[in-house]
Amino acid sequence: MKNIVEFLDLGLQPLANNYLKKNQKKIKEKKYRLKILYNKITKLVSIKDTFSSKIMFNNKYPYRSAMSLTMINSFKKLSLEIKKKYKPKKILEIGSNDGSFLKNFHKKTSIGIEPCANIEKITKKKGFDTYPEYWSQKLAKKLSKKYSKVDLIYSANTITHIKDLDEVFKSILLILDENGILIIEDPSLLECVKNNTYDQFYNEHIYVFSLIALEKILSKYGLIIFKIQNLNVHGGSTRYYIKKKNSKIKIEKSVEIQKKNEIKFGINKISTYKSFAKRVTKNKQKLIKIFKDIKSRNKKIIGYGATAKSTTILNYCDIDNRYINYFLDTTKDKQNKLTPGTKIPIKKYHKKLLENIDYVFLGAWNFKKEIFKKEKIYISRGGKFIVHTPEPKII
Ligand code: JHZ
Repeated sequence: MKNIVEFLDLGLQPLANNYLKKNQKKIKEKKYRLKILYNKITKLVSIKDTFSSKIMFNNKYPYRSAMSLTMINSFKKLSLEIKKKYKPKKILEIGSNDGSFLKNFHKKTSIGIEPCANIEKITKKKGFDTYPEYWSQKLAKKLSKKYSKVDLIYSANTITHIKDLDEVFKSILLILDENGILIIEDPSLLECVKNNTYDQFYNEHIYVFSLIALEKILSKYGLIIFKIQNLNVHGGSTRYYIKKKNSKIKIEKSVEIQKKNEIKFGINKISTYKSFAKRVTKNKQKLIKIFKDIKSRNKKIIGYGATAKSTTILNYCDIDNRYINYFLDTTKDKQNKLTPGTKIPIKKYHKKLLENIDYVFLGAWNFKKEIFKKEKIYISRGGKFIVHTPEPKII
């Protein structure tokens, strides 16, 4: 395995979305060592130790896309573009979560796949055809028998969560029409390394894709990227538009531009990852110092947005409720629970809970714009935010 280089060790970590009940404060959670790998041949960046989908994505999964206006708007914008440009007759979404994307389409022409049954139910209740199953060849065969082929498949923040990419793409080939389009969207490796957002790494993010690595994977299945869109969502994501090799769709310039940008930045060089790791270690010390300085002045800090990403930061930097009194979150299934590993209480979001607070650690830093707009009163009375990217600072 000389080609695989371990370039970053983010320490012992719990499962990122495993919120504990209040009476579990004393339990010793199972932890794993979060190490990040770079494959010199395939250029793929991945985490080392992985967990089965059944452990990570079950009927207690808390994450809901609809918790952010930014995501709702992003899905709406994409759906308008899809309807106008591609006019699909049948759409399939892999990882449809709470239906925030599908709701922009007609119920009769859309299918959702969501293995977390507690969330899948939400979309089903709205009248959509949804399946509480993991994406697989078996399921793709079953669906193509029932619906025949689909002409558009969309998947946001899901493909990178599935270890067996071979199974993912073989299943897609089984149901995607010859002239169909596959659109996938995930956090961008380029943005992650540029902005030192090491919290894009946690157990659910098995891979963080670059165009260069994804293109190589797709080529094994006769799939070709024909268009790229870079998005601000989730701290910088890339949306890849993909076609089958016999499809007549033209390859757009955006693909070449993205590749040039990645190569210019050195996404295909191990030295890039080694310097990234050095910056991450420095930023850890800087963040700890910020928290210690604030506490030494007896000021109160709370967290805003108990994200999966913040699980990585808090556990890596050993920031627990010696520093953060509580987190605020709008997600029902996270409220009145404790953050994984660091056991910080999570309270139901209410503006009032920001009164008398001096500092807010922004767990949901990826929604900074949306949150700053919402918290004008806190900001105008001098309230400060702590962020960790591109480097730890108070704003
Ligand atoms: P958010 C999850 O990651 C897990 P997380 C998953 N692995 C993934 O890839 C991404 O989503 C897509 C709250 N919030 O989106 C809601 C407020 O309280 O950054 C959420 O709990 N108030 C599938 O968890 C959290 O913050 C607000 O105003 O890192 C945001 O989580 C807003 C905007 C959000 O994803």
